Formats: sequence, structure tokens, C-alpha cells
Amino acid sequence: MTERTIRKAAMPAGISHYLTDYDAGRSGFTWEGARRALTGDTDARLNIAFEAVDRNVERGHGARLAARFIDRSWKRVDVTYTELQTRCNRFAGVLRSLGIEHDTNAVGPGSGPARPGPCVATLLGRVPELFTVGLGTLKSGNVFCSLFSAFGPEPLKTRLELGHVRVLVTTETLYRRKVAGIREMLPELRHVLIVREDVHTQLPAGTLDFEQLMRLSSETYEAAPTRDADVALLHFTSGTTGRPKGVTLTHAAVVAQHATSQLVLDLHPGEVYWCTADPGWVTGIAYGLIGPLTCAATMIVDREEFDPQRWYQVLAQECVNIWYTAPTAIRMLMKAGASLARARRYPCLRHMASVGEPLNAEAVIWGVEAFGMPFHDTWWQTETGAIMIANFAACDVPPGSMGRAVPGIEAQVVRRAGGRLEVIASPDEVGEIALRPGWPSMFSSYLESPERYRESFVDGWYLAGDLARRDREGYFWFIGRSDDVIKSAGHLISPFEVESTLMTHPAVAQAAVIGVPDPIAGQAVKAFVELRSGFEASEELRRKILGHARRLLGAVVAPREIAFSDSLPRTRSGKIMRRLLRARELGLPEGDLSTLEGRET
Ligand code: 6R9
Repeated sequence: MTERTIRKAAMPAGISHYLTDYDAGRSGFTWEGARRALTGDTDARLNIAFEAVDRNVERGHGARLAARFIDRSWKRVDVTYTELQTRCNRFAGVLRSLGIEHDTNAVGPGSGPARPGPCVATLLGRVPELFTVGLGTLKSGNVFCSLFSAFGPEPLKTRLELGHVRVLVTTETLYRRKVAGIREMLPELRHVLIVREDVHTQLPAGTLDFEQLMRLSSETYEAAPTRDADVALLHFTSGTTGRPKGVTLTHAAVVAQHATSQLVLDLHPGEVYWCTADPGWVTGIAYGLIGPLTCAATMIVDREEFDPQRWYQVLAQECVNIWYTAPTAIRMLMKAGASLARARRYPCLRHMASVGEPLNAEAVIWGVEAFGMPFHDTWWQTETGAIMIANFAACDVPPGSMGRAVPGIEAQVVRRAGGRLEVIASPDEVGEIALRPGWPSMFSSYLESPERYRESFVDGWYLAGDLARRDREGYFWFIGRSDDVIKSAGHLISPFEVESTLMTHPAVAQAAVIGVPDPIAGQAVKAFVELRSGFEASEELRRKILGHARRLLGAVVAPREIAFSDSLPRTRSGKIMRRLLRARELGLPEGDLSTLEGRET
């Protein structure tokens, strides 16, 4: 705690928080109890889509708005829980008609989990079809993967290959721009379904009309008899080396996503909730789709990109109660000034939370200035499948802290000592964040990398790869990553993936990519490039290489800056030392790399 700790807010009339007393909330919590509270039974079957949609219809919430989609001209498309159910059933039927179905014969030996079913991916923005396809796929027992629509063809190809994706749902524009050119290299991709933007144009060759298939499909579909350990979701995340990591989550993840939507986001039935995350990343699915629906909330989905005026309008006009956003967006709002925020009133707004990158203390305090309440930081990862550490609505908020472990989660700061781990007992000492396995949304594998998966666990703990300290009261304070992965504007970027793409340019001999501090995005991608002999460094060449990277990777992942270097620093074995480049960039003494992480945040 610090002098600046923001004392817990008074409860709004008529609402009682899900977690009122932290210690009591923790000690009274079990995951079995959470599963029972969600499903109301102890049935061995568990299906995410059933819990998110059908269960609400069963409980009489069918006429309630599940989601409201808002477009550029503020046209709203409202979808009730019953309508969502019908759309999901139709899409599950479409998959059946295409021969993409959950194969119950694939159930592993004994009571072991089924082998993952075929993968259905989306390459879509925030559109109603994403809900239909995501939940329809889960209902049919197949595996759902939402791909980031700003990716260029190169990262898409890698992910479609790695995920053995059989069906892809996308728009005509995205297909022509990003998929058509790589389609031939993807023999496993059997069907591409197009969500049409214009009904008059001819569909690209080799694709099917999404809506037409939906119309021909039945309105009813019985949820596949999936069980807790069956794979449901595939998310891609970035590592320091090698290909992206395919993280699988099981149907049991819904238990943790539901429990944390209540305990952390404090989401009550019927409340209006806005998650600003892109569906191409884990937050956009766990808390932009599944968790809030299991709470019978109404989701606001703004189809447009960030714009301060527009965001304030969404908050005010749509009467948002709970808002889950990210530090980069908050910093951009701060830049636009608190007076812009205060130009409107937000009588419905009662809880604000943040995730994805370090949330600086100033941003938390700015929340009070602009909205009369702090942003509540939350920490988790694709691999954890749900929020693990958080500031709770009914608890004090020390600005700059990520909060405390969620009920049901044992989180510690540890240090490696040989092959063992040592829990750091003394407060405020820096170590790695470690979580005790056993929570339902913990990832079940890294696709096709059992070794990488095993290596994530040491001595009975899952190691998150983040450095932090824990204070006397149990609050965690983020220090930095323990690896070279870059987090820019909330997007996790693998330096390796960017380096590999840069090296496909004929002028590039070697590339090293690091994150450099950026006041808004947290980190920006910077590349150091060594040229092949025969090429001269020039402004024109720099622009060409940048263009090449943007075209293949997409603007979000591509470097913002390229510096030419005569020789990149290497270890004796020839590995490029990104850490040394970071030290130079930060003006740190090169010998003193131990303090690097702290400076990076
Ligand atoms: C949900 C999500 C995970 C990594 C994580 C950490 C960083 C997430 C944070 C945070 C500081 C927070 N991160 N939340 N850093 N404060 N509150 O973002 O998942 O894309 O897998 O990223 O993001 O480094 O390890 P993912």
C-alpha cells in the first residue's frame, strides 16, 4: 500500500459486490463450488456455448439483449439471447453440413480428454458474425480460434498452418487482401466462408456464402456432449524464439471466466458492459464474448476504432455500467484531456478495469479525476485463460499495483534455485510470478510443443515469465518481462517473428528486434538491420524494408523504426544479443543488464 491508496468506493445503491471482503471471499471459495454456481448441477458435460447462451434462455433471459453492435453512423444491431441461440444453432448446423463435426469416437483412452476436434477460425473485426461463429463452433464441439484481423498474410499463414484450420470465416475484403495469396499453401483449409459486405459482388473463387449456408441450416441444434477437459479454444501467443505458441483452453475455462467476470468485473445480470479489446486476442474472447454472456449481461460492441469523443459517447449514451479497457487507450484518453471526459456525464458507470500492459499510477488516479473512480488493474495471460491477479471493486486500490490473487488462485513471487523454486517470503523482493496449477482455465497444451508446455512448469508451479514484487499486504507490482517478448499497445509481439520476416527482404542479412519505451503504446517495435554486401544503407532502402515488413506482417506488428547496423552484437555462439541492444537504447551501462527489466516498464 502507498500513501496514494484510493480507498474503496461506497457501494452504489441496489448493488452488492460479488466480493465484499477479500479474505472471506478467498477462504470460502472452491472451484467445484464455482462450477456448481454456474451450471446449477454436477453433470459431467460442460459446454462453453451452452453456458453462455442456452443456459440464459433456459433461465428466462431469452428476450434480454445479449449484445448491441454499433457501427460508424451509430446504427445499432441488437441481438437477444434467443436470437443468438438460433444463430449459433444454425452455424453449428452449417459445420455439420460441411462434415466438420465433433467426433465422439475421438475420445481418448479411459476417461482421458478427447483429442481436439477440427479447428474453425475467424478473421473478423467486431461483428455479430464473430459471436455466431465462435459460439456455434463451441456448441458443435469443434475448436474455435479467433485470428487478429490486422495481421498480414505471413502471421496468418503460420497460424492457419499451426492450428490445422479447416474452416475460415472472413470478409471479402480481408480474404482478397490477406488470404487469397496464401490459400494454395494451406491444403488443410477446406472451406472459406465469406461474410458479404456487398450482396451484389461476385464471391471470390473457392469460397462459400456464409449467410446463404446459414439460411439453409436448421434453427435447432443440441449442444455437443463435451466435457471439462475437451479442448474448446485455440489462441496464439508469442514467445521469444520459434513459431507462435498455440495455446489450448478447455471447456472448463468457462468456469473461471464466469467466476472472474463476477468477482473481478463485478458483472451482474442485465448490466451493460463494454470490453474494448479486439476479438483477435484472448481478452476479446474470454471477456468480450464468453464471461459476460455467462453473467446474462448486455454487451456493447463498438465496431469502430479508438476515438476519444466516440468512446465518451459510447459510455454515456449506451449507459455503460462496467468498462474493461487497456492502458494504451487510457493513456490516449489522458492525452486528449480530462475536460473532454468531463464534458459528459456517466451516471450508469460504476466500475472500470484495465488489462494487458502495465497500468501506471497516474492513469489510475486520472480515472478518479475524469470519472470519479479509479481504473482497477487486472493481470493475466493467454495461458492462464482468466484473470489471476486483480484490484477488486470493493477493495482499496494502491495506484500502480496489479492487485491481489483472485479467490481460487495461489500466486507467488519466486526465484529459481537450481532445478527448484523458492517462494520469496520477504515483501518487495523482485522475482518471477508463479501460479499453482489447478484452476479450470489453465491452458491444456502448447499445440504440438509438449516440451515447451512441460518447461512452463517447474517444481509444481506454472511460471508466467513476468517479473514482479509482492508487498506486505499481498498486492503485486509489475516489474517487467523475463524474456524478450514485446508488448506494444496491448499486442504481444514475438521479436523472432518480426526478425524472420525482415530477413525475407533481399537486402537484409540479419535482424534484431526489440521493444523500446513509448509514452502511449508502452513499447514500440524497433528493428536493427545488418545489410547484405552489395547494399548501401539509405533512406530509400529503409522505406522499402519498412514497406515490405508492413505488407507481410500488418502495421501493428511491423517495426515502427529501422536502424542500420554494421554488425549486431552477438554471443560467442553467434546468437544476437537483444538485451544488449536494449541496454544501449536505454542508455544503460552495457555491463549492468540486471536492472533492465525495471527500466522497461
Ligand atoms: C490478457 C493478456 C500477457 C502478458 C503478461 C504481461 C502483460 C498483462 C498486465 C500485464 C502489466 C498488467 N500483462 N496484464 N503487464 N500489468 N495488468 O494480455 O494476455 O496477450 O497473453 O499477454 O501481458 O507481460 O505476461 P496476453
